[in-house]
This record gives sequence, structure tokens and C-alpha cells, in this order.
Amino acid sequence: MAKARKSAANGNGKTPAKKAVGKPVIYVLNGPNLNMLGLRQPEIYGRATLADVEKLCARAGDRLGLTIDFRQSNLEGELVTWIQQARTKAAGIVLNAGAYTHTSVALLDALNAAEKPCVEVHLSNIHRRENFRHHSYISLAAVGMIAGFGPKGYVLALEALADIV
Ligand code: CA2
Repeated sequence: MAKARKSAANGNGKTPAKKAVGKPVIYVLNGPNLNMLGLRQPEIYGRATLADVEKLCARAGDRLGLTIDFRQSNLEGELVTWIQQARTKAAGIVLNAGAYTHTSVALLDALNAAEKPCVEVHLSNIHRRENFRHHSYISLAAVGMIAGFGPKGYVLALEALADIV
């Protein structure tokens, strides 16, 4: 991490996103169908399962001094709720919103309201795929986007966030 951490005591009774002692929490959020990773379409998404990706993230978190909170949901509203929680519970967000990337104004609004740095991740290079995958609502709120590097993209995203949070 780039900077020494300051006390985040805020006196309002809420859990601070960053504590003076302890590691910053990063929410790693995964959207619809990513629970199928490694089980179908290996030619597009590879053979690693989502559990493998979670282990990669945990290992990267240990190395970078981050606490990883890794989650997946097929429900847009649940992802919105988690992004809202990130406002008080996390220092940053890694988000692979799956197909909601290309459709969800609700996720974009939640990210803008959360006011936490978000790195967008895609396993595949969405710009080499169908036109409808070329537009991302998430990118409008993200610090940056990593696409096309498979599970390693999550590690790259955590490395980028470690320099920011
Ligand atoms: O490349 C990515 O990470 C995507 O976010 C994956 C989404 C897709 O809709 C986006 O355009 C790009 C799809 C996730 C579904 O993952 C599956 C994995 C294995 C089998 C079936 C679906």
C-alpha cells in the first residue's frame, strides 16, 4: 500500500471503512452466472472455478495487506445492496458484474452513491466479443477496467486498489 493509514474514528457509531489498526476491507463482487465458472464454456472463461478465483484473491489480499470479502449473486438487487454496504464496510470494490455490466443503471447508481474506488474486472476481453458487450455502465463509475486476463485480472485489480485505498 502506498500510504500510512490515518485513524478513521468518526464518532457516529457506524463501522468505519478503514480502521487505524487492521487491514482495509475490499469487497470482491461477482454477478450472474459467474458461479458457473469452470463448469461450462471453458473456451471463453477458462477452467478455473469461482472457488479458485476466490483463493487467488485471498492470497493476493494476504500479500497486499487487504482483507478480501468475496461474494457472488445472480440477483441484481442483492448486488445493489452489497455495493450500498460497501459505503460503510469497505475501502474499495472489485466488481465483475457479469451481464449486468451491459444493462444495469441500478448498479451504476449504487456505485456512484457508494463513493468508494471500484475496479471493474472481466475475465474475457469484452471488446473482442459481441457489440452489446462493448458498452459498460460500470465503467462510468469505475477507476479503471481490466479485461481479458482471466482470473489474473482480479489480482491485477487488487494490486491497483492497494495503491488507492
Ligand atoms: O468476461 C467476463 O467476466 C464477463 O463479465 C462474464 C459475463 C458476461 O456476460 C460479460 O459480458 C463478460 C458472463 C458470466 C457468465 O459466466 C459463465 C461462466 C461459465 C459458464 C457460463 C457462464
